[in-house]
Amino acid sequence: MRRAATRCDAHPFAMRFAYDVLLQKISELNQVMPRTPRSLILVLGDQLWHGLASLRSADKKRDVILMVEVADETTYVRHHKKKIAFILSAMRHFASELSASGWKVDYVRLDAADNTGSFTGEVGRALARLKPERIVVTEPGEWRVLQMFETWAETFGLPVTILDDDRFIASREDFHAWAKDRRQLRMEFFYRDMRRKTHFLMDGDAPVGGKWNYDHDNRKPAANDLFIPDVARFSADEITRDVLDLVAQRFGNHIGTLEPFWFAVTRRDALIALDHFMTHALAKFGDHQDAMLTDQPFLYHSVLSPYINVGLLDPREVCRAAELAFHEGRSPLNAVEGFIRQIIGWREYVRGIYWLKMPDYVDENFFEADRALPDFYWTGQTEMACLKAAIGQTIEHAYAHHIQRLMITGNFAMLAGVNPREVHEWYLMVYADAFEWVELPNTLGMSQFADGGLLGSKPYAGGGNYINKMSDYCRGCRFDVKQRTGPDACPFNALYWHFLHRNRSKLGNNHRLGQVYATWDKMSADGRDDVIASADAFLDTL
Ligand code: FAD
Ligand code: DLZ
Ligand code: SF4
Repeated sequence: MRRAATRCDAHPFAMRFAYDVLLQKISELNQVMPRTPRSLILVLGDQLWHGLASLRSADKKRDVILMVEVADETTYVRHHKKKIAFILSAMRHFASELSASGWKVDYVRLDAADNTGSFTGEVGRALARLKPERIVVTEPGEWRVLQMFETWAETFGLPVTILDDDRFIASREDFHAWAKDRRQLRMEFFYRDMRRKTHFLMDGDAPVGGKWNYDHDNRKPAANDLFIPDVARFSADEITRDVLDLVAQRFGNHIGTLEPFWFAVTRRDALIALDHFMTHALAKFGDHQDAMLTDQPFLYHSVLSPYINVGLLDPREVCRAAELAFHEGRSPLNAVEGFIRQIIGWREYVRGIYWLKMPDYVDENFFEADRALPDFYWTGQTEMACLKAAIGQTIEHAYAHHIQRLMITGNFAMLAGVNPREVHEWYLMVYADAFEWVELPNTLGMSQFADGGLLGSKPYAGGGNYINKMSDYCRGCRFDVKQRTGPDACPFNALYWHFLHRNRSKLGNNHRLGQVYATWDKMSADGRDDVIASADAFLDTL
């Protein structure tokens, strides 16, 4: 049962704004530094952080901030309507905060008459308008955009300074140094280094509680009860309403529903969302991290990834808030360690992998999978209750939690042999938090095993049993999770064996799958034939 939506538009958090004031002071100090060339500072839609490296380097009196809404970014993949609205509204709010604090901001709207539709075109027009002496940017989150930036010095005949994005704890160089000469890039070891570096949950040189990782405590299913908190929801102000109209009019044929729109689009509201999570959900985050319920899209997850990824929240402050909840006895260690691990461990690690492996990474296809993405990924119209729920909530909220992405939509695509590039583009489109640096390694590496095992020692493949254990989906499904073959059998069951059988030449030597292949080999030849025929019949329907 769902509780009424929580409205959280009130009470500012004065303490936390003190941090913003500090950043403001740093940028004011820059005004008394020796004269640097007058700069054009391009701030991207996922760089909405007042302490951004390029803003810290800038001089409020002389430099101009450029922010541009451009068609290329909204359509290079056809992003979910809510994702576009979230980013454009957050950009507009950020620009007005910058102006209010004294910056000169040149803001180009998507519907501006001469908008060229690209970063390069808009920087070119701004250079003609503003005549700066150099261009300054913070490194972008995507290879494609970095390549673009690197052409600008030549195209425009001006110096271009690309600064490290120090919102991340590990720089690209740090990760390269860590990865160099290692045979295996295990997240767990990287994570321990990040714990030592940040001192989160450390007791001197040792982890608080004596263990680095409490994941084995974090695999409980959840019961659908009254006490599951709703996500923090915010009402749309005038700026957001304008953006919603624009998106409805211009991107009506993109996936997703626009209303209800409840994302935070300002730092102030993102801080409220952070506090809401810390107060209502973190304590149970660990226990039910892998659970799935049909009517509870958010469960005890934070839904903070869109805010962290665009810069409304800083990953360190999010971890500090969680650590405080532990020290004040409000949340247990398994929850807090698990949460912090996702941020300073997984989030930093996948970014490192992205920059280490691009540009070839996006083309990897270990299983040579070539099936088209099934149509129901766009509509949610399928009789498989698990996929219907995960895709349905994705269409509605531009959100699904990790296990839904990994073990429902991702697992199904891998078992069915969908081309990983199509899977990657779908994830990049549909989630409000999706930017290539984080989406690609998670999708192509972790969920599709398309890199042959860089991120995981075996594919995250599962049959109906796993889904049944961790969710309530199967209870409402027209398929029978206990049956392996036949028209009423849960399709995941036969697909699981079909996947292992058809990829045996690639997975047969994987020691973690030895037991699984032994089970397959123990089945009678007729039994195996039935499974393969059943999976083939199902695949023909896709
Ligand atoms: P919570 O469960 O509350 O976790 C807390 C925070 O930890 C998140 O906000 C996020 O910042 C971080 N985090 C957790 N897991 C990961 C992870 N594997 N990688 C990076 N950060 C993590 N995350 C994205 O931010 N953008 C993506 O485009 C994205 N694509 C994904 C695609 C697939 C196929 C899979 C399996 C995972 C993907 N993830 C992605 C990781 C993860 O699913 C989301 O970060 C998480 O679901 C966001 O919801 P939340 O804020 O409620 O997270
Ligand atoms: C995702 C996105 C969208 C939809 N629109 C814009 C935009 O109009 N202007 C902008 O600066 N950024 C946008 N973004 C985010 C960029 O795509 C993102 O900065 C790059 O992919 C690098 O991570
Ligand atoms: Fe999904 Fe199979 Fe369960 Fe249906 S029975 S919800 S298809 S796992």
